[in-house]
Amino acid sequence: MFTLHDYLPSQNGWKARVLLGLLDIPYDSRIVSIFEGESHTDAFLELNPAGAVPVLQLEDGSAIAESNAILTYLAEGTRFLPADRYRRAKVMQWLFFEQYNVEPVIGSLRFWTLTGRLERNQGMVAGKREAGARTLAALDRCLGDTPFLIGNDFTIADIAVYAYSHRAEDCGFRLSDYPAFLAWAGRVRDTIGPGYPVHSYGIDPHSGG
Ligand SMILES: N[C@@H](CCC(=O)N[C@@H](CS)C(=O)NCC(=O)O)C(=O)O
Repeated sequence: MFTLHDYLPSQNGWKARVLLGLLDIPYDSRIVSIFEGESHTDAFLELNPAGAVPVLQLEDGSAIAESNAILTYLAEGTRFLPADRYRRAKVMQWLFFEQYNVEPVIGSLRFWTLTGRLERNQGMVAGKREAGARTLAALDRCLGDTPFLIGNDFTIADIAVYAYSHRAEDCGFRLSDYPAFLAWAGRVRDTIGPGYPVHSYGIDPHSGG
């Protein structure tokens, strides 16, 4: 059985949880207390030298880090990752976009906001806000004429991009300014279903949230 090394408030972990669930893949969940340093022990750094969750550990003990690499591994051969070369490259386009324009921008701002870290990161906040607005505008532009990021089919690109972007109001963005984005987020939410809650940082007394 797979093991998912996870931290419940992490939306990167959420991506993996969603796809494992949609694919009906049973797995063990191992919760890593990241604010107590559990992702920086020697044992954990063997799994992921970057010291971060999520990590998917396979039956033979080998490990895959980076949420979007985990999605790609799990989705291989399923309806969530097209085999066609062009469409597959388009999925990759959005996975890379997410790692540059969504997670370290909206994800970071949201993390700082919800865990009381805005003040100490003050020097970066204005830049992230501008970048986040550009990200949402880019998504809104793209999603005006397509139901999902890659046409009619829901793929891992939608899971990855949705994870942090749909929570952008947690850090002060107004999603009603982005109607096509909002309509897409509704379609993604309905496709994923109700079984994958977003966990508050408040469940972890060590998070500061
Ligand atoms: N790009 C990575 C980011 C992983 C990441 O930053 N994980 C956070 C939780 S959301 C973490 O484990 N942080 C602990 C640390 O960096 O010490 C991914 O997409 O998986």
